[in-house]
Amino acid sequence: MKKLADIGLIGLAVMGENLVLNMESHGYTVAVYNRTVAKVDKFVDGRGAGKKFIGAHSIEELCATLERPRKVMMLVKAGDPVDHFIDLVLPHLEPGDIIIDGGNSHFPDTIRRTKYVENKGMLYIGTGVSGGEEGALKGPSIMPGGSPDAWPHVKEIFQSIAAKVESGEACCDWVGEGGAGHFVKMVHNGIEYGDMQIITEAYQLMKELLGMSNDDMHEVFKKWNTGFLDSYLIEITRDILGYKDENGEETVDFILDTAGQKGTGKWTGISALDLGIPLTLIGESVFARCLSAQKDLRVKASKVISGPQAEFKGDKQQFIDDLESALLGAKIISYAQGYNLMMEAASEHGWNLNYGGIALMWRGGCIIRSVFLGDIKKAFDNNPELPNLLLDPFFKEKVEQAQAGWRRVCATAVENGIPVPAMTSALTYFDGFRSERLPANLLQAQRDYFGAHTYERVDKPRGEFFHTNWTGRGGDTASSTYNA
Ligand code: NBP
Repeated sequence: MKKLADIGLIGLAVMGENLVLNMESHGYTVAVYNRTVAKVDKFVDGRGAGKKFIGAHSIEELCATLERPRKVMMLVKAGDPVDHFIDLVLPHLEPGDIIIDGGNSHFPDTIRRTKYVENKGMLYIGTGVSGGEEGALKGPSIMPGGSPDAWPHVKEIFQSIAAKVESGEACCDWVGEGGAGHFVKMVHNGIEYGDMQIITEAYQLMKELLGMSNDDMHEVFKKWNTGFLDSYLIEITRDILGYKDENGEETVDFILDTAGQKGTGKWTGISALDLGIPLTLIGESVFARCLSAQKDLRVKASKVISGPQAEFKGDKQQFIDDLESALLGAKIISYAQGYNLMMEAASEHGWNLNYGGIALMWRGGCIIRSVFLGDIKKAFDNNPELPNLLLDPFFKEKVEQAQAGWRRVCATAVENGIPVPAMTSALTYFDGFRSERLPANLLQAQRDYFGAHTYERVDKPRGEFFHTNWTGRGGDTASSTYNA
């Protein structure tokens, strides 16, 4: 065994254990430490037995076993524990050493921590790691940001343990300064919420409107997984619908219909509101989880409020094909909106994001991995300045092809009283996005009427503001103009 370790890890839980096993299997020596120190020996003598691990029983010991520049990675519960460990580690580091947070930290915390650690002379990386337990062990998607000078020192380790696409490229590259890595991971999680929501909407329509069995739906997802929708989430949905327990019961039918969430979808929605970006599909996906969690209230309402009786009269196979189009159309909108958010954040925070590179990072290893992301990479390779995915010729054509079926699905769902918030909000966004003129002229008139907020005119240059005394009773004083 080498005398010094290539990297140190704090946090031997699900992610930490599997990630260090992955590093070790790629030839690295890893020093490990955990708050509950007993877990160190348990790991080194258990899953880590006979491997290149150095068990450390204190932070001081951990730092003393590391090659320089020291690299200390934390995979601990997001929030205060990260700040706590930064302060414990810093006194044992030297200028140029690197602290890495691989947890699901909120990007403003990472911006703050990068500045804090840099001010002490050390370097900081905040990185998203996606793929759960299996990904951590076999190859996750890794999205690092923070101090650019730190990247050359961790690049080889990170890229060797990351998932690889067919061409051999690693699903890991430098994202950008400060909180860029955690921001991109946050948007990844938001997109994950959206992909999951549209799949559940297709499931509900097949189940309640078409009256399909889980086995029938399993077959549909199996087929979809061979086409443009080929992705990890379609694949696991196929498997969940085909799963039967030891008594032959279909487990999915016994699961309570209240969705949990840990907050990254909500953060994505809040960030979109803060930046003024119409991230409608992800927003609806977060709210759909909130509504599902109001189970008791929904049960009460279901007893007293009536709606249409769902009844399907059309061609069933045609409707299943339309559902595939609806999933495709909505998914394209979701990614277009997610990229729109990243572009705005990049401009706000001064990040130089590589949008094709981000698609490549998400192409393998992570929960939203899909064939589709390869096409997004191509779109940004063809035009790195692409302002919106819907303006890429390939995606424009795909979404135009999908829209007829997608519209039929939304109309049928609405007529039959089956909720499809993500599919319909995406379609509405699409119609708004392709509209040269929206009814905001009337809205501006209303604002000017009650609050003298002023408006611009179609027959005058942009930037000139007008106020009308609509009632003849108001004065001529206009309110100051601002954009929220
Ligand atoms: P957890 O999020 O459950 O964190 C466990 C680790 O945090 C243990 O080392 C634990 O020490 C330490 N810890 C806790 Br809990 N509270 C602490 C405190 N107050 N002070 C110091 N240390 C504390 O582990 P995980 O599921 O492996 O996730 C690690 C990070 O990776 C999290 O940020 C998570 O959001 C993120 N992540 C998780 C997944 C996943 O699939 N699980 C996927 C992607 C990202 P102890 O052993 O002494 O209790």
